[in-house]
Amino acid sequence: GRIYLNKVFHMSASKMFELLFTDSSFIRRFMNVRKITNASFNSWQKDATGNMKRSLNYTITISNPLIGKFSTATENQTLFKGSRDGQYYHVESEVYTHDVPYHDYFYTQNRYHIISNSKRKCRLRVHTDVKYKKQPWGLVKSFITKNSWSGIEDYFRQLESELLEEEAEINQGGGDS
Ligand code: YK8
Repeated sequence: GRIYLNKVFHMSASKMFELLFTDSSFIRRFMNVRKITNASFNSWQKDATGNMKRSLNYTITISNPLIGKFSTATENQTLFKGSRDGQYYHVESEVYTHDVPYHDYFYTQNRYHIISNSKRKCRLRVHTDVKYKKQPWGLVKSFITKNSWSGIEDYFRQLESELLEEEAEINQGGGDS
């Protein structure tokens, strides 16, 4: 896999969790910017093993001319029970794009770690893997991988810059922060 984001932000870990993993106005705005539409969020629910789970459905807009312009997608998120509110959050998300070519071959796994550094600082690290449900022909596999990485890289680059803007807003006039 690859690490697309690994950065300390001047906000608390719980604030970062709230921005990314609740139905926040930040994530709503970010989805708008990314032209992710028809988003529906289910709320976090505890499963039998003690982890928390929720799922999201949305439609993504694709800029790649080789592929259709839109695809529906499902994102299943797990908040692991080892997470400690305000201290440490580990969320694993699996993203399935239903309407792209070869969609039945692959999905994307994103692992988010939010680690508190201090009261007003946290580190956000995102590790991504393209996973295969069945093995495609070699050329197809490299095609999928290449197209996935470029889309994912773009997404997290923009997420980082939007988070930096949010950080500035949170801290403006914040005095000693
Ligand atoms: C989530 C990974 C692959 C997919 C896309 C598929 C191309 C298919 C290649 C064919 C369009 C929000 C991506 C980028 C769509 C967007 C997904 C997002 C950014 C020709 C073989 C959606 C994070 C996320 C994970 C995976 C991304 C898809 O929160 O290239």
